[in-house]
Amino acid sequence: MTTARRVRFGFSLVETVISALIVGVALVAALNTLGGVEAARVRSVDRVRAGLLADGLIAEICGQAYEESGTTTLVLGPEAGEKIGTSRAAFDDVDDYNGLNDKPPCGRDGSAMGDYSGWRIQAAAAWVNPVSLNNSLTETGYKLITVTVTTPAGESVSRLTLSAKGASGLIKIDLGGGKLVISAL
Ligand SMILES: [Ca+2]
Ligand SMILES: [Ca+2]
Repeated sequence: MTTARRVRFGFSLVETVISALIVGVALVAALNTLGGVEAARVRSVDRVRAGLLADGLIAEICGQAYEESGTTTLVLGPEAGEKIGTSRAAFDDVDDYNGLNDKPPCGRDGSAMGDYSGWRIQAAAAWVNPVSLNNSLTETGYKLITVTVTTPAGESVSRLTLSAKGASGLIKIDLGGGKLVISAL
């Protein structure tokens, strides 16, 4: 039998190296894709968690009075003695939450919420024009409360509520999906 007709079995070293490189590149691409899918899933779950966290604080705020009893509010925020560390136990009107900035988020008693390391929750209150919702430096009879939760990835989710002086309840403003939806609570 001549050399030219000899049958060759197996792969050469060069073929083996090239095959390994191709498999390696394909594996890295697959892992990158899986990593991207997992990161997107985590972000999606965190957005939902952020919304629920913001809804929880909005619900707490909605249980408060429009203003401090027996006094005229000149500065939005907690009254003297109401702000005790991160505790909100003494808060009794909706603008007491103005300036709240907890990282991680805390319960009403001031204790840090578990499983929220790296998260931040903030609240702001402002007098607003009831039609334009533009801020006002003086009392208008309406306060817009904004609660914003920021995830560890830096994404922010906000919820707003409008408190009206003398109203029996608050109005919830939902900006979900880019649409403004106003409903009575
Ligand atoms: Ca107060
Ligand atoms: Ca206050």
